[in-house]
Amino acid sequence: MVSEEHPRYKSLMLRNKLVDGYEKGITSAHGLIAHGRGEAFDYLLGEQTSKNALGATKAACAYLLTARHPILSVNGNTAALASEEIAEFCAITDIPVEVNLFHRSAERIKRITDHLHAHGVANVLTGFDIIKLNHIASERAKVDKHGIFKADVVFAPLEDGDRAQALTQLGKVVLTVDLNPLSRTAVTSTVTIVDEVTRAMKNLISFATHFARESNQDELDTLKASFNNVRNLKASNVIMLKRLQSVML
Ligand code: PTJ
Repeated sequence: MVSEEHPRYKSLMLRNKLVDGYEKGITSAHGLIAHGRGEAFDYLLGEQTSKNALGATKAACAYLLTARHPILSVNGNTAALASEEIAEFCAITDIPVEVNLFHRSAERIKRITDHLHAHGVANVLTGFDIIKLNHIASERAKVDKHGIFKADVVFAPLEDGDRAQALTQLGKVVLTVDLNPLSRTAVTSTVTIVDEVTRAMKNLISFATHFARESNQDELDTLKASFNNVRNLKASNVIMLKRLQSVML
């Protein structure tokens, strides 16, 4: 048990969720290492959502709400950390989920699907109708015909660079959440939310709730058109640089 007063309470809770996910066969061992890399970047970002990340989240929401065939691609880390938020977001937007894994196995797909269902995610595609995409060297190339393959907008938090690049080359809009603004995923995606995935999902829920009440196509189109991912990533780098300068002895 960790007291809520502990200065690293939130971070320790996220670690617990991932370790739980690992023990349940949802998160891969590699996922634990990937989380550590994310934590290091989050530390440099001050472990809070920047104004810049909020702007990227709003733009991502605009893309998702105006898509013809949006899909949310979920892996073992995202499932362990953010299933509640995914369920809430999908209930508001009616966006389906596809389980798509780097370290793919039928058993993990089933465990993640069951975990998502148990948390209230209704529409989960688990890849019964598989197509293999070109130019992706990992198992992530295997996508569902009715999900990622058909989608015009793919929201893939904690993506790997290979697939983000391939999906963009296929003409899809790729939205991601990645604490590392230097990663190939961050650089090749259409919108990169440089934020921790549970914080980003909570903000996405707030934007989706707001837009569901006051849906305005012009506003959503303007948000998309005015977003610039290079500017967004540069701003994230500046946040880290300034923080480093401020804490340097
Ligand atoms: O479940 P699987 O088999 O699909 O595997 C998932 C992982 C995450 C292991 C796999 O996709 C992978 O190896 O990813 P990478 O290439 O390590 O990239 C993960 C990126 O997510 C890194 O840039 C991390 O900084 C970032 N990251 C890690 N934890 C978080 C995060 N970004 C946002 N929120 C986090 N909690």
